Amino acid sequence: MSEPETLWQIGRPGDGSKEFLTKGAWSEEYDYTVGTDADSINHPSIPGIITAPEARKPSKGISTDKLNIDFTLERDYGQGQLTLFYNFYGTEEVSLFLNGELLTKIAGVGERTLKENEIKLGALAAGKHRLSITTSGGTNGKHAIDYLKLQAIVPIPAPVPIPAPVPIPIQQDRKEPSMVSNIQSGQLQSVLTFDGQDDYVEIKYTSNFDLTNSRNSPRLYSLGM
Ligand SMILES: [Ca+2]
Repeated sequence: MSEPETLWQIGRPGDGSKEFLTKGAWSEEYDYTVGTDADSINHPSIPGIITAPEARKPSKGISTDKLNIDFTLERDYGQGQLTLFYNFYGTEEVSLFLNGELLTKIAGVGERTLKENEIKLGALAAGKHRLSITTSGGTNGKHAIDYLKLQAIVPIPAPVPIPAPVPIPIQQDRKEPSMVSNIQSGQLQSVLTFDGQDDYVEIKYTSNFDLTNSRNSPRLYSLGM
């Protein structure tokens, strides 16, 4: 497996939702595009409060009923390769939507109590996507964002096995029949010669091969005695 890669992060873990926008007013929907902030971790341009549609809206400060986060994936991701981290405070039930489809609902655990969540996403194609967050119920009818992050883990492809070297047959040079084989194919004849001065044996070889071929011509070998 490869190291997890953070594709984007909004806010930072801990420290409540202090890093988010505070000034402003309530809106029914708030659209945010990933990549437009200089520092989305420490100073995200997002309201940190999400309100329930049925609840009374805060009289002061920025908040919204529905937060839309638009982001672009540079490549395709398979099932489970993307993980959404979404931590929040509050007793409300949070609903997360991806491209308009309900992803999951998460119940909060208490006022000012952090609820940490890791949500595995299904396969997502390269291109534009929209994450939407709403809330409902709860004590105050609003919840506070701690931070969110989209993380990718893509397995490293298994290395392609290097094939074992295939022995290359050694091409034997074709050789002409050697003299030995010629001799074996021929006829050896020994002639004893006594001339009173030097006694020697004359060995005469006669080839069976075509005598017009010079290499197969009769050869004469002599051994002194
Ligand atoms: Ca935080």
